[in-house]
Amino acid sequence: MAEHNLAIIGGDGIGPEVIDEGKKVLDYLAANTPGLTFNYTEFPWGSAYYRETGRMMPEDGLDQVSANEAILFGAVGDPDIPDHITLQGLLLPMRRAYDQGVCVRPAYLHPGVTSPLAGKSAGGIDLVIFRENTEGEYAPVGGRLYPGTPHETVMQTNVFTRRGTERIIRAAFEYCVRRNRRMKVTSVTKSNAQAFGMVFWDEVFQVVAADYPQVETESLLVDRVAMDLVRWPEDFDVMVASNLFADIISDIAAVVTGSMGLAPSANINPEREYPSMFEPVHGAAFDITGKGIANPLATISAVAMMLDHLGEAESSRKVDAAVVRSLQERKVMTPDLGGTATTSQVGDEVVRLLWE
Ligand code: GGG
Repeated sequence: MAEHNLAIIGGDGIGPEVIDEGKKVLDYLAANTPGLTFNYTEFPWGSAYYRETGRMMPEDGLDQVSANEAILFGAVGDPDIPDHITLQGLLLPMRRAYDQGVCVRPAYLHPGVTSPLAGKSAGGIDLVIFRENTEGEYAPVGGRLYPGTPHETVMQTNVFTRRGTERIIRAAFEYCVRRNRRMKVTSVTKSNAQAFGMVFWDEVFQVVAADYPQVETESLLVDRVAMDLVRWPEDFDVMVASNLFADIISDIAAVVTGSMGLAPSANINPEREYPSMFEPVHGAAFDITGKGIANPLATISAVAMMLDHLGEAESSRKVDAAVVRSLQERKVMTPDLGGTATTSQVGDEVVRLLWE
Protein backbone atom coordinates (compact mmCIF):
# COMPACT_ATOMS: atom_id res chain seq x y z
CA MET A 1 0.00 0.00 0.00
CA ALA A 2 1.56 3.30 -0.99
CA GLU A 3 1.39 6.65 -2.72
CA HIS A 4 1.76 6.44 -6.49
CA ASN A 5 2.53 9.30 -8.89
CA LEU A 6 0.81 8.73 -12.22
CA ALA A 7 1.06 10.59 -15.52
CA ILE A 8 -2.32 10.79 -17.25
CA ILE A 9 -2.39 11.35 -21.01
CA GLY A 10 -5.91 11.09 -22.40
CA GLY A 11 -4.73 11.97 -25.91
CA ASP A 12 -7.16 12.03 -28.82
CA GLY A 13 -10.69 10.97 -29.77
CA ILE A 14 -12.31 8.69 -27.20
CA GLY A 15 -9.02 8.56 -25.23
CA PRO A 16 -10.01 11.21 -22.63
CA GLU A 17 -13.51 9.67 -22.31
CA VAL A 18 -12.24 6.21 -21.39
CA ILE A 19 -9.40 7.57 -19.24
CA ASP A 20 -12.00 9.38 -17.09
CA GLU A 21 -13.51 5.98 -16.24
CA GLY A 22 -10.09 4.53 -15.44
CA LYS A 23 -9.51 7.42 -13.03
CA LYS A 24 -12.97 6.91 -11.56
CA VAL A 25 -11.95 3.35 -10.61
CA LEU A 26 -8.61 4.53 -9.19
CA ASP A 27 -10.37 7.26 -7.17
CA TYR A 28 -12.79 4.77 -5.63
CA LEU A 29 -9.96 2.40 -4.78
CA ALA A 30 -7.99 5.19 -3.13
CA ALA A 31 -11.02 6.46 -1.21
CA ASN A 32 -11.77 3.00 0.16
CA THR A 33 -8.32 1.50 0.73
CA PRO A 34 -6.43 2.81 3.78
CA GLY A 35 -2.99 4.09 2.84
CA LEU A 36 -3.52 4.01 -0.92
CA THR A 37 -3.09 7.32 -2.75
CA PHE A 38 -2.80 8.21 -6.42
CA ASN A 39 -1.37 11.60 -7.41
CA TYR A 40 -2.21 12.47 -11.00
CA THR A 41 -0.33 14.81 -13.28
CA GLU A 42 -2.39 15.45 -16.41
CA PHE A 43 -0.60 16.12 -19.69
CA PRO A 44 -3.00 17.64 -22.26
CA TRP A 45 -1.01 16.45 -25.26
CA GLY A 46 -2.06 15.03 -28.59
CA SER A 47 -3.67 16.34 -31.74
CA ALA A 48 -5.28 19.44 -30.16
CA TYR A 49 -1.87 20.40 -28.77
CA TYR A 50 -0.41 19.79 -32.25
CA ARG A 51 -2.89 22.22 -33.81
CA GLU A 52 -1.77 24.91 -31.37
CA THR A 53 1.98 24.27 -31.34
CA GLY A 54 2.94 22.08 -34.30
CA ARG A 55 4.06 19.34 -31.89
CA MET A 56 2.22 16.43 -30.28
CA MET A 57 4.00 17.16 -27.00
CA PRO A 58 6.46 19.81 -25.81
CA GLU A 59 10.14 19.47 -26.66
CA ASP A 60 10.92 18.47 -23.07
CA GLY A 61 7.75 16.33 -22.80
CA LEU A 62 9.62 13.08 -22.21
CA ASP A 63 11.51 14.67 -19.29
CA GLN A 64 8.27 16.02 -17.81
CA VAL A 65 6.67 12.57 -17.68
CA SER A 66 9.68 10.51 -16.66
CA ALA A 67 9.47 11.30 -12.93
CA ASN A 68 6.18 9.39 -12.67
CA GLU A 69 5.92 5.76 -11.64
CA ALA A 70 3.52 4.84 -14.46
CA ILE A 71 1.59 6.39 -17.34
CA LEU A 72 -2.10 5.85 -18.07
CA PHE A 73 -2.59 6.58 -21.76
CA GLY A 74 -5.80 6.89 -23.80
CA ALA A 75 -5.44 6.99 -27.57
CA VAL A 76 -3.75 8.83 -30.39
CA GLY A 77 -4.95 9.72 -33.89
CA ASP A 78 -6.87 12.44 -35.68
CA PRO A 79 -8.88 12.48 -38.91
CA ASP A 80 -7.11 15.66 -40.12
CA ILE A 81 -3.50 14.91 -39.17
CA PRO A 82 -1.51 12.15 -40.89
CA ASP A 83 -1.31 9.06 -38.67
CA HIS A 84 2.48 8.87 -38.82
CA ILE A 85 2.67 12.36 -37.29
CA THR A 86 0.34 11.60 -34.40
CA LEU A 87 1.82 8.18 -33.63
CA GLN A 88 5.48 9.18 -34.13
CA GLY A 89 4.93 12.39 -32.18
CA LEU A 90 3.62 10.97 -28.93
CA LEU A 91 3.10 7.26 -28.36
CA LEU A 92 6.13 5.70 -30.07
CA PRO A 93 8.68 8.16 -28.62
CA MET A 94 7.45 7.31 -25.12
CA ARG A 95 7.72 3.57 -25.72
CA ARG A 96 11.27 4.05 -26.98
CA ALA A 97 12.49 6.69 -24.52
CA TYR A 98 11.25 4.71 -21.53
CA ASP A 99 12.64 1.48 -22.98
CA GLN A 100 9.22 -0.20 -22.80
CA GLY A 101 10.39 -3.17 -24.84
CA VAL A 102 7.87 -5.64 -23.43
CA CYS A 103 4.29 -5.08 -24.48
CA VAL A 104 1.74 -7.49 -22.98
CA ARG A 105 -1.67 -7.89 -24.63
CA PRO A 106 -4.03 -10.47 -23.13
CA ALA A 107 -7.09 -11.65 -25.08
CA TYR A 108 -9.71 -13.59 -23.17
CA LEU A 109 -13.24 -14.57 -24.15
CA HIS A 110 -15.22 -13.67 -21.03
CA PRO A 111 -18.33 -15.56 -20.01
CA GLY A 112 -21.23 -13.35 -21.10
CA VAL A 113 -19.40 -12.08 -24.18
CA THR A 114 -20.15 -13.55 -27.60
CA SER A 115 -17.32 -14.14 -30.03
CA PRO A 116 -18.12 -13.33 -33.67
CA LEU A 117 -16.76 -16.83 -34.38
CA ALA A 118 -19.69 -19.22 -34.55
CA GLY A 119 -19.58 -22.14 -32.13
CA LYS A 120 -16.89 -20.79 -29.82
CA SER A 121 -17.76 -21.41 -26.20
CA ALA A 122 -17.29 -18.83 -23.46
CA GLY A 123 -13.91 -19.16 -21.81
CA GLY A 124 -12.41 -21.07 -24.76
CA ILE A 125 -10.05 -18.31 -25.85
CA ASP A 126 -7.38 -17.34 -23.37
CA LEU A 127 -4.13 -16.15 -24.90
CA VAL A 128 -1.52 -13.50 -24.19
CA ILE A 129 0.51 -11.76 -26.89
CA PHE A 130 4.01 -10.47 -26.14
CA ARG A 131 4.87 -7.68 -28.53
CA GLU A 132 8.41 -6.40 -29.07
CA ASN A 133 7.69 -2.73 -28.55
CA THR A 134 10.64 -0.48 -29.33
CA GLU A 135 12.28 -1.69 -32.53
CA GLY A 136 11.51 -4.11 -35.41
CA GLU A 137 9.38 -2.61 -38.18
CA TYR A 138 8.59 0.51 -36.10
CA ALA A 139 12.21 1.66 -35.83
CA PRO A 140 12.47 5.21 -37.17
CA VAL A 141 15.19 4.22 -39.61
CA GLY A 142 14.98 4.89 -43.30
CA GLY A 143 15.01 7.64 -45.83
CA ARG A 144 13.52 9.12 -48.95
CA LEU A 145 15.55 10.20 -51.96
CA TYR A 146 14.53 12.20 -55.06
CA PRO A 147 10.96 12.73 -53.85
CA GLY A 148 8.38 13.24 -56.56
CA THR A 149 10.74 12.14 -59.35
CA PRO A 150 10.70 8.92 -61.39
CA HIS A 151 13.80 7.92 -59.37
CA GLU A 152 12.06 8.30 -56.04
CA THR A 153 13.60 5.79 -53.64
CA VAL A 154 12.27 4.99 -50.19
CA MET A 155 13.84 2.78 -47.54
CA GLN A 156 12.28 1.62 -44.30
CA THR A 157 14.66 -0.48 -42.25
CA ASN A 158 13.61 -3.09 -39.70
CA VAL A 159 15.84 -3.19 -36.64
CA PHE A 160 16.30 -6.31 -34.53
CA THR A 161 18.84 -6.14 -31.71
CA ARG A 162 19.93 -9.19 -29.76
CA ARG A 163 19.03 -7.43 -26.50
CA GLY A 164 15.53 -6.42 -27.62
CA THR A 165 14.74 -9.73 -29.32
CA GLU A 166 16.00 -11.89 -26.48
CA ARG A 167 14.27 -9.68 -23.90
CA ILE A 168 10.79 -10.04 -25.40
CA ILE A 169 11.16 -13.77 -26.10
CA ARG A 170 12.43 -14.46 -22.58
CA ALA A 171 9.60 -12.37 -21.11
CA ALA A 172 7.11 -14.54 -23.01
CA PHE A 173 8.65 -17.79 -21.70
CA GLU A 174 8.87 -16.50 -18.12
CA TYR A 175 5.22 -15.47 -18.25
CA CYS A 176 4.20 -18.80 -19.77
CA VAL A 177 5.85 -20.71 -16.93
CA ARG A 178 4.29 -18.43 -14.26
CA ARG A 179 0.88 -18.71 -15.87
CA ASN A 180 1.18 -22.52 -16.09
CA ARG A 181 -1.80 -23.03 -18.39
CA ARG A 182 -1.11 -24.72 -21.72
CA MET A 183 2.66 -24.25 -21.32
CA LYS A 184 3.07 -23.34 -24.98
CA VAL A 185 4.85 -20.39 -26.62
CA THR A 186 4.17 -19.60 -30.27
CA SER A 187 6.71 -17.45 -32.11
CA VAL A 188 5.25 -15.52 -35.05
CA THR A 189 7.50 -14.39 -37.91
CA LYS A 190 7.78 -14.26 -41.69
CA SER A 191 11.24 -15.74 -41.85
CA ASN A 192 10.68 -17.42 -45.20
CA ALA A 193 10.45 -13.96 -46.79
CA GLN A 194 12.48 -11.74 -44.46
CA ALA A 195 15.75 -13.56 -44.42
CA PHE A 196 17.73 -11.32 -42.07
CA GLY A 197 15.77 -9.95 -39.14
CA MET A 198 13.25 -12.73 -38.91
CA VAL A 199 15.74 -15.56 -39.39
CA PHE A 200 17.72 -13.93 -36.59
CA TRP A 201 14.52 -13.86 -34.48
CA ASP A 202 14.02 -17.61 -35.09
CA GLU A 203 17.58 -18.30 -33.98
CA VAL A 204 17.17 -16.30 -30.77
CA PHE A 205 13.85 -18.05 -30.14
CA GLN A 206 15.57 -21.45 -30.35
CA VAL A 207 18.33 -20.37 -27.96
CA VAL A 208 15.91 -18.98 -25.36
CA ALA A 209 13.54 -21.95 -25.72
CA ALA A 210 16.37 -24.31 -24.75
CA ASP A 211 16.25 -22.76 -21.25
CA TYR A 212 12.59 -23.80 -20.87
CA PRO A 213 12.42 -27.51 -21.79
CA GLN A 214 9.09 -27.82 -19.97
CA VAL A 215 7.45 -25.41 -22.46
CA GLU A 216 6.11 -26.61 -25.82
CA THR A 217 7.17 -24.32 -28.66
CA GLU A 218 6.09 -23.63 -32.20
CA SER A 219 7.29 -21.16 -34.85
CA LEU A 220 4.57 -20.11 -37.28
CA LEU A 221 4.43 -17.70 -40.18
CA VAL A 222 2.27 -14.67 -39.58
CA ASP A 223 -0.12 -15.40 -42.45
CA ARG A 224 -0.83 -18.84 -41.00
CA VAL A 225 -1.35 -17.28 -37.56
CA ALA A 226 -3.85 -14.78 -39.00
CA MET A 227 -5.88 -17.74 -40.27
CA ASP A 228 -5.53 -19.83 -37.13
CA LEU A 229 -6.57 -16.96 -34.86
CA VAL A 230 -9.96 -16.96 -36.55
CA ARG A 231 -10.15 -20.77 -37.00
CA TRP A 232 -8.75 -22.17 -33.77
CA PRO A 233 -7.96 -19.27 -31.41
CA GLU A 234 -8.35 -21.56 -28.40
CA ASP A 235 -5.17 -23.42 -29.47
CA PHE A 236 -2.93 -20.49 -28.53
CA ASP A 237 -1.48 -19.82 -25.10
CA VAL A 238 1.42 -17.34 -25.09
CA MET A 239 2.47 -15.75 -28.38
CA VAL A 240 5.52 -13.63 -29.12
CA ALA A 241 6.05 -11.47 -32.19
CA SER A 242 7.75 -8.41 -33.60
CA ASN A 243 6.33 -4.91 -33.20
CA LEU A 244 4.23 -4.87 -36.39
CA PHE A 245 3.10 -8.49 -36.43
CA ALA A 246 2.05 -8.43 -32.78
CA ASP A 247 0.17 -5.16 -33.37
CA ILE A 248 -1.82 -6.83 -36.14
CA ILE A 249 -2.48 -10.17 -34.43
CA SER A 250 -3.51 -8.43 -31.19
CA ASP A 251 -6.26 -6.60 -33.10
CA ILE A 252 -7.46 -9.93 -34.52
CA ALA A 253 -7.36 -11.48 -31.04
CA ALA A 254 -9.32 -8.53 -29.61
CA VAL A 255 -12.05 -8.87 -32.18
CA VAL A 256 -12.44 -12.65 -31.82
CA THR A 257 -12.79 -12.20 -28.06
CA GLY A 258 -15.78 -9.94 -28.53
CA SER A 259 -14.70 -6.31 -28.95
CA MET A 260 -11.74 -3.99 -29.38
CA GLY A 261 -13.33 -2.22 -26.43
CA LEU A 262 -12.23 -4.99 -24.08
CA ALA A 263 -8.53 -5.33 -24.96
CA PRO A 264 -5.94 -3.85 -22.56
CA SER A 265 -2.24 -3.36 -23.15
CA ALA A 266 0.80 -2.88 -20.91
CA ASN A 267 4.03 -1.32 -22.21
CA ILE A 268 6.58 -2.49 -19.69
CA ASN A 269 10.08 -1.29 -18.91
CA PRO A 270 11.21 -4.53 -17.26
CA GLU A 271 14.23 -2.95 -15.58
CA ARG A 272 11.93 -0.39 -13.89
CA GLU A 273 14.37 2.36 -14.71
CA TYR A 274 11.59 4.35 -16.42
CA PRO A 275 7.80 4.50 -16.14
CA SER A 276 5.76 1.76 -17.77
CA MET A 277 2.65 2.75 -19.72
CA PHE A 278 -0.83 1.24 -19.69
CA GLU A 279 -3.45 1.81 -22.38
CA PRO A 280 -6.36 0.25 -24.23
CA VAL A 281 -5.34 -1.48 -27.47
CA HIS A 282 -7.94 0.54 -29.39
CA GLY A 283 -7.22 3.88 -31.01
CA ALA A 284 -9.00 7.22 -31.06
CA ALA A 285 -12.20 5.89 -32.77
CA PHE A 286 -13.34 9.15 -34.40
CA ASP A 287 -16.64 7.60 -35.46
CA ILE A 288 -17.87 7.47 -31.87
CA THR A 289 -15.89 10.32 -30.30
CA GLY A 290 -18.06 12.63 -28.19
CA LYS A 291 -21.06 10.31 -28.24
CA GLY A 292 -20.35 8.94 -24.76
CA ILE A 293 -20.67 5.32 -25.91
CA ALA A 294 -17.04 4.16 -26.00
CA ASN A 295 -16.44 0.99 -24.01
CA PRO A 296 -14.15 1.89 -21.06
CA LEU A 297 -13.49 -1.72 -20.01
CA ALA A 298 -10.24 -2.02 -21.99
CA THR A 299 -8.92 1.01 -20.12
CA ILE A 300 -10.20 -0.29 -16.79
CA SER A 301 -8.49 -3.64 -17.45
CA ALA A 302 -5.33 -1.69 -18.30
CA VAL A 303 -5.72 0.02 -14.91
CA ALA A 304 -5.79 -3.46 -13.33
CA MET A 305 -2.53 -4.31 -15.13
CA MET A 306 -1.04 -1.02 -13.93
CA LEU A 307 -2.05 -1.74 -10.32
CA ASP A 308 -0.38 -5.13 -10.50
CA HIS A 309 2.78 -3.49 -11.87
CA LEU A 310 2.68 -0.96 -9.01
CA GLY A 311 2.61 -3.78 -6.46
CA GLU A 312 -1.09 -3.30 -5.64
CA ALA A 313 -1.99 -6.92 -6.36
CA GLU A 314 -5.15 -7.00 -4.22
CA SER A 315 -6.58 -3.86 -5.85
CA SER A 316 -5.67 -5.24 -9.27
CA ARG A 317 -7.48 -8.49 -8.55
CA LYS A 318 -10.57 -6.57 -7.36
CA VAL A 319 -10.71 -4.50 -10.53
CA ASP A 320 -10.34 -7.58 -12.73
CA ALA A 321 -13.08 -9.35 -10.79
CA ALA A 322 -15.42 -6.36 -11.14
CA VAL A 323 -14.83 -6.25 -14.91
CA VAL A 324 -15.51 -9.99 -15.21
CA ARG A 325 -18.73 -9.69 -13.19
CA SER A 326 -19.98 -6.72 -15.17
CA LEU A 327 -19.53 -8.75 -18.37
CA GLN A 328 -21.12 -11.88 -16.87
CA GLU A 329 -24.17 -9.97 -15.63
CA ARG A 330 -24.58 -8.03 -18.89
CA LYS A 331 -26.74 -5.39 -17.18
CA VAL A 332 -24.71 -2.35 -18.21
CA MET A 333 -23.06 -2.78 -21.61
CA THR A 334 -21.99 -0.31 -24.28
CA PRO A 335 -23.26 -0.73 -27.87
CA ASP A 336 -20.16 -2.65 -29.06
CA LEU A 337 -21.36 -5.47 -26.78
CA GLY A 338 -25.01 -5.15 -27.74
CA GLY A 339 -26.10 -2.81 -24.93
CA THR A 340 -27.30 0.77 -24.71
CA ALA A 341 -25.25 2.02 -21.74
CA THR A 342 -22.95 5.02 -21.81
CA THR A 343 -19.22 5.05 -21.10
CA SER A 344 -19.85 6.65 -17.73
CA GLN A 345 -22.56 4.15 -16.76
CA VAL A 346 -20.18 1.25 -17.42
CA GLY A 347 -17.54 2.94 -15.22
CA ASP A 348 -20.16 3.42 -12.47
CA GLU A 349 -21.15 -0.23 -12.74
CA VAL A 350 -17.54 -1.41 -12.31
CA VAL A 351 -17.20 0.84 -9.26
CA ARG A 352 -20.47 -0.54 -7.80
CA LEU A 353 -19.24 -4.12 -8.31
CA LEU A 354 -15.90 -3.27 -6.69
CA TRP A 355 -17.57 -2.74 -3.36
CA GLU A 356 -20.51 -5.11 -3.52
N1 GGG B 1 -4.39 3.28 -27.29
C1 GGG B 1 -3.60 2.88 -28.36
C2 GGG B 1 -3.64 3.80 -29.54
O1 GGG B 1 -3.86 4.97 -29.46
N2 GGG B 1 -3.38 3.19 -30.66
C3 GGG B 1 -3.26 3.89 -31.88
C4 GGG B 1 -2.22 3.26 -32.76
O2 GGG B 1 -2.23 3.48 -33.94
N3 GGG B 1 -1.35 2.48 -32.18
C5 GGG B 1 -0.33 1.81 -32.84
C6 GGG B 1 0.47 1.02 -31.86
O3 GGG B 1 -0.03 0.69 -30.80
O4 GGG B 1 1.60 0.71 -32.15
